[in-house]
Amino acid sequence: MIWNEKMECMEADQMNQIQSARLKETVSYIYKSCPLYKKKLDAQGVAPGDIRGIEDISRLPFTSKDDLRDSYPFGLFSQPPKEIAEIHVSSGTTGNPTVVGYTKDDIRLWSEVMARAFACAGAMPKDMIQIAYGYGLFTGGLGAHYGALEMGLTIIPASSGQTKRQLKIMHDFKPRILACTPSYCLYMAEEAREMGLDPKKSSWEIGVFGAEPWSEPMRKEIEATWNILATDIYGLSEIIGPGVAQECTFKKGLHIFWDVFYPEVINQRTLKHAKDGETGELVITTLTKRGIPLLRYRTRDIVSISYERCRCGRSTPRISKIQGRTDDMIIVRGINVFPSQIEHVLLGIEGTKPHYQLVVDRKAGKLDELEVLVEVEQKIFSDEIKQLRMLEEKIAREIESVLGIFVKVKLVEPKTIERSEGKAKRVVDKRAG
Ligand code: DLL
Repeated sequence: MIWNEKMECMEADQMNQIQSARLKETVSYIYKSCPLYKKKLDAQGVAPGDIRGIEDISRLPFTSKDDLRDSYPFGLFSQPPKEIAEIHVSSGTTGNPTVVGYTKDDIRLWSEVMARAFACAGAMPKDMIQIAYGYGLFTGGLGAHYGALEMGLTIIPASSGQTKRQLKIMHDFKPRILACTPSYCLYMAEEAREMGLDPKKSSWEIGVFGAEPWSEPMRKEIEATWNILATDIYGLSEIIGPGVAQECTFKKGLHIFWDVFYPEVINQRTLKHAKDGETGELVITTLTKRGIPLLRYRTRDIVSISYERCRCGRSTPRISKIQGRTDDMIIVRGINVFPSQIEHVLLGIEGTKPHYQLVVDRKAGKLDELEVLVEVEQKIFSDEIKQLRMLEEKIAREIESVLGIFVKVKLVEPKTIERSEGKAKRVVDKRAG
């Protein structure tokens, strides 16, 4: 399949009926199959029969990342592990990661929404795609892979990294589509020039970029550098991975596939719906998932939403580019990082204090760098320099084993990190966009 014209262009009132039927079905399914959700619904005083349609969605309880973490690994699953076809994992705030599972039908759904996303970006069957999102526990690589397969693209499953090889493949095979994080795309330009390749002459015509925040200026830079149409793709592991929303070639917001992922935008203080066009936290309910269906999942991503029909013909609502997060999660080289994960590591190491700061930077044409400043006891500075370096390396190693990415650690004297009267400023993000 290429796209789902019926679902993507349907009039809102007709869509409403489909969503209503699917929501009712999902609530009764979840009530029967997931004891934790049954408890949540009971606590809210809602029985499945109380939900008459999508207009009753506000009666349902919210779900948070903590709910997933607290029920680690499979507590929120609606199917036993033996019915699960595939498992993915993304980082959690501290301790346990977030685990998600797909039944075979969920994988079919994922394939479909990702095929829709590629079609939305302008891909055509038989186009060649280079998938440079990481394959593995991260949902980027495999999600894109399933969608490309479904759509009938010719796939180069390059995964991320090995940049010179990526570029040689691009140069020799001439794929039309590139799927990777926007920062990796820019980084590849620098390497291309070093190899004597002119990025402007690349074979890539369409980019499907996401998994991390990026701005309009960054889009312009990518488009000018590579002579490519740079489109935005959004998703999160908890809902399905990539394929929740995607920009069309008009690039005026990301079409959210609302026949399967029902969006709400809420004011995060009052928890009431924000007005159309107002920014707030994106909340998503899965309408057809089976492995781990979620009710009113609080994504923590800040967006606004528009219900106006797009010039491309799709009637699906469009979310703005992600404008920030309601928590302190940052994304470094595509990896979700919570300051609390680092705090956790520091608390376990003797001599360090819980005063720290993460400094993220991206030098032109380079990948993100994360430096962790850590205050240590004064006496450590009277030790030999070798001892200091050893402590830095030890902290770096432990952080790397938790986050999976290299960080630079710099020990600093007590009281050098600025204190704040309110929320501690844990993150200094120097990236331009
Ligand atoms: O990043 C899924 C994905 C893979 C999306 C490939 C797009 C492309 P997680 O690792 O669970 O899943 O991280 C989800 O990443 O809540 C956002 O904060 C952020 N994010 C994802 N896409 C975008 C985007 C994948 N286009 C978290 N713009 C989400 C800004 C994004 N932030």
